[in-house]
Amino acid sequence: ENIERTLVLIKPDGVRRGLTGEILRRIEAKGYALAALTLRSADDELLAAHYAEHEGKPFYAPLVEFMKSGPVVAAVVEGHRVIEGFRSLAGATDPTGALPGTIRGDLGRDWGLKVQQNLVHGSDSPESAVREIGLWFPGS
Ligand code: DAT
Ligand code: MG
Repeated sequence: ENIERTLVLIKPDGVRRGLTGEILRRIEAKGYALAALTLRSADDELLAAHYAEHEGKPFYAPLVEFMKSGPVVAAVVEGHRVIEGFRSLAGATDPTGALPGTIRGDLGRDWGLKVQQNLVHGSDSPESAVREIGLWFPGS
């Protein structure tokens, strides 16, 4: 009945600001389940694969540098239509435009910062979810 898995990342800004618990709380409060959870530092190889679709874009290099600036929480989150549902919880990419009630809308900052510092990543399709879960949780 449409139980999916998605890859969620709490980016270095979220971990640094102590928002890991708050973000996981929102995921669990929605009724989604944590199927895997880890804290790790990402290297160039992992990030190049993860963000392959953005290679060549002007924000690619700063995005990768930012993602290496501290540890990241990676989670496999499971639930009914969770791929779409987590992106809805996360809100729009730009924290300024993200609606209140969303993770990025309530907690995201962009004053003096960059759009890339938007707290979370969520897979955008079933194909992306399978690919990204394989990258962050090899052997899962
Ligand atoms: P999302 O994370 O909402 O799926 P995306 O896949 O289009 O967004 O982009 C990946 C990340 O790259 C995003 O979380 C933040 C950064 N980014 C996207 N567009 C950007 C832009 N115009 N300027 C700076 N960073 C950007
Ligand atoms: Mg994306």
